[in-house]
Amino acid sequence: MTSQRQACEIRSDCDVIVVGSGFAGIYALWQARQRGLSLRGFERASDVGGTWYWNAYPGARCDVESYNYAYFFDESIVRDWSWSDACASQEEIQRYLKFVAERCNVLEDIAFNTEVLAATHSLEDGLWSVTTSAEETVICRYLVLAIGALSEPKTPDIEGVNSFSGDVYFTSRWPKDEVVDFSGKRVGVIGTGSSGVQAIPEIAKSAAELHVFQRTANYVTPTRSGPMDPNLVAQLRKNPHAVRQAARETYGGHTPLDIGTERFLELDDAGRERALQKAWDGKYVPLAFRDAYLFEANAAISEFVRKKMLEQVEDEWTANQLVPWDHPYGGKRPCMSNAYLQTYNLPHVHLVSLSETPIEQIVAGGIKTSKDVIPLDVIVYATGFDAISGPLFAIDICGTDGKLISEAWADGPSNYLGTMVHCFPNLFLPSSAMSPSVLSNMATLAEQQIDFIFDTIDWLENNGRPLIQPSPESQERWREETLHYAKQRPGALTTKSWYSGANIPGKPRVFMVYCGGFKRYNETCYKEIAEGFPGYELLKI
Ligand code: N01
Repeated sequence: MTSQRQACEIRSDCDVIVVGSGFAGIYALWQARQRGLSLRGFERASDVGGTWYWNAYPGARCDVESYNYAYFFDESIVRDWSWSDACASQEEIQRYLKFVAERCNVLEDIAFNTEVLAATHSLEDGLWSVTTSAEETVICRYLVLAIGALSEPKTPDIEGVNSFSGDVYFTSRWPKDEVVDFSGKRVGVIGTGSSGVQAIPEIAKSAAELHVFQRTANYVTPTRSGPMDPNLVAQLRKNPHAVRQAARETYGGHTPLDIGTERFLELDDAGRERALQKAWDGKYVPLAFRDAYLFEANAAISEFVRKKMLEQVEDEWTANQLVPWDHPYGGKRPCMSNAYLQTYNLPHVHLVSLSETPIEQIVAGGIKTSKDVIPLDVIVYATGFDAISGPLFAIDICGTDGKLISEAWADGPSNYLGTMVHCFPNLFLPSSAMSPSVLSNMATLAEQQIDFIFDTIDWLENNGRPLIQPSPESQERWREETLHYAKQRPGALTTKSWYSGANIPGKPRVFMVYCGGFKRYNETCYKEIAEGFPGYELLKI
């Protein structure tokens, strides 16, 4: 750490450093400006977008509706931006984020192509010292790491990954300066999470042969992609602040449009089937019932989706392999696509079920399973991320006790309200562990967390308190509360998923998402401010 600091040539100061320029980063820069704080922004990519910059694979699209997955803090942004699709493509979302960054005048504050490598806090001066790949050290009072939950790609844990002689692509690092052409090629896709499910139908359109290597099947339901409803747009534009407030009052931070009106427990079998079919047709099957959160209701939803999936695939063996029999709906992040399952009805698309014939190694000419070598020209890794804690561990973040955050979290994440960590004062972590994060609408969450973070900073400035960190007791209480709600979520503690780090060999198995709901989360945050931060320690310099 020290040597990195000494090696740097330039030093400058500002109040706030914001790292990352996705939904949270752009809004954080705007908030800092609005509150009269001096700021610097750093972004390792060449443009804004965060997740939506990097994941430019064919078919990349948000499966949360665009009217939901957007900022609501500024009326003119809501009024002046028109989505072309009810579920926007990656390209459109990145364009939207650029539009917002320009509108908010924050582009000039961001150093692009600049990675933050390390950050060290000193209690002597109460400052963060941030080192970048441009060999610059910047000193600030508040550090906001808006680096996303899904920004650190998982390194493929397969023998021989470097042996392949053909072309290799990662969905999480899709090339920006190359049009990838699969025409006439034999392509292998490894991974069938949300990215694989979106990319596979697109790749199948031009590939000569497509082999999909599936380790675990996922639930796949229809998406709402299609034209925007003009009445809905008009309704949202009428009062964006009310829309934003209403979303914060819900469980998931979504504009509450579609949800079953009937309760699972009050219906007979025929009524349940009717409600499920109605929700399937309306593309809101996870919310088919008012009480869809119940384990019994979840079991009915899981069974119904499995039945619908089986109906769409012609070959019986393939259909059975594609259906997730091992976990309940929502145990892993469910996928949405109107084309994925039907893709397996094409004669040149083949499923390789790794539960039957596991990959033994990648070889120069293709992928060797326990059965045979499948010859390939291209391999696409849709193998996911070291989620939530991975992006933080990629930076050497050193706290007041001399420990790196990766050491402090060696047994799993520990924080309070998902945003601050004991021994890391004035470090703010939007979309990190133990917040509603990936189980909520990330756009609503970005606004809520950045508001909370800057309202906290305002409070510190107005009360002459230079440093804040959560107390160990609050962190323990928050860990217990997170676990308490995880136990109530079907499949949360029993399914192997990236929500709990199970996709990364050796990562501690801790369910990393707060499932108490957005409303409760928001209220708990603002109760802290209202009561003068009883769950925190206010330190002196
Ligand atoms: O990653 P994943 P993703 N051998 O981790 C498999 C968001 N997102 O990029 O399940 C063989 O879900 C792995 O298998 P298994 C969304 O939150 C949103 O697809 O671990 N297979 C799995 O099938 C999503 O959840 C949108 O057994 C291996 C796949 O690779 C999150 O991003 C769109 C393997 C990884 O799936 C991550 O999605 C896209 C190995 N060694 C993504 N290692 C929206 O629409 C891994 N796998 C908003």
